[in-house]
Amino acid sequence: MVTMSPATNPPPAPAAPAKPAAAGTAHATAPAKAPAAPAAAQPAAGATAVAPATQDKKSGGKMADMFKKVGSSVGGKTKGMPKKVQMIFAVVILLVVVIVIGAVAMRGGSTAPKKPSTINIEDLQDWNEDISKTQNLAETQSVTFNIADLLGGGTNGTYFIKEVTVTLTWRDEDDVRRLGRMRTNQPDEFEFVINTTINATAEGPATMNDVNSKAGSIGPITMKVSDSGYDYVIVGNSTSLRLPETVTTSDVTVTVHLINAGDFHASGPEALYWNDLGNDFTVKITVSGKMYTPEAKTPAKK
Ligand SMILES: [Ca+2]
Ligand SMILES: [Ca+2]
Repeated sequence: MVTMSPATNPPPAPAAPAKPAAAGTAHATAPAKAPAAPAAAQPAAGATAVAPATQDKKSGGKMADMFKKVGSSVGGKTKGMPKKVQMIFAVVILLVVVIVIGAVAMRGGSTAPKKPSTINIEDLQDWNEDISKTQNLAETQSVTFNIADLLGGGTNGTYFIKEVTVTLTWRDEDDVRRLGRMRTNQPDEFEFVINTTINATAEGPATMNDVNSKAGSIGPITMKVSDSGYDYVIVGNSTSLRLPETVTTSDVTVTVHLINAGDFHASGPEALYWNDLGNDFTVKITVSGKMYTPEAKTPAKK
């Protein structure tokens, strides 16, 4: 303490009579004692800092007494009311908060998007879509098409499928001449099934193509969703729709099976024959029902 230079260490000042009990008194006291003290000066030593602190306590006590006096003089016969008033005040504030919250909640409820009433499917626009797929199947193999995938997952709208109609066509390869003899391409045999995960299905029966024209076809065969007890299978987003109980979700698939590919045979005895490995086919799938789009949910009836 003794060696401290006044230049770098300003005189200990009670400039920050830290947290006095009564601020008013503290402010009054501090400048009086050390008016030139820099604001940043910390009480360097306990000794100098203690004095004002003690004074503050004293003056704080005086302030408290003053408040008490004021309280009693103002109160008079209402002595002890401040607590009751405080309680009443608290209850009133609580009520106001509850009322405000309630009002906000009610307003929020009324501005929230209303859940639509149950959609009337029959009022929706009729819809049907033709999908055609051509590909090759090896003998005994099968391939499955998922209708929802073929419809793009319903990205263009929400589909209510009522029926799926399938026609399968193919043409077997032409006869060939081998080793000086005509080898007749024996018929290929296809079948298909339209399936759902509800109780609705339809089968395209096993059928062979014509041995002369080579043309083969099965169908049209129709799967009706109503066989399941439901009216429609929905494909696409339906989260914003309230649906009737006659609508359900289900996989709808078409599986094409090449049962057998008849080989190339000569008429009469033969030492050799040529294998038919498989065949191309074209499946035409017509999906029909209703379609919902947010823009045109209530189209003009024709
Ligand atoms: Ca064949
Ligand atoms: Ca074939």
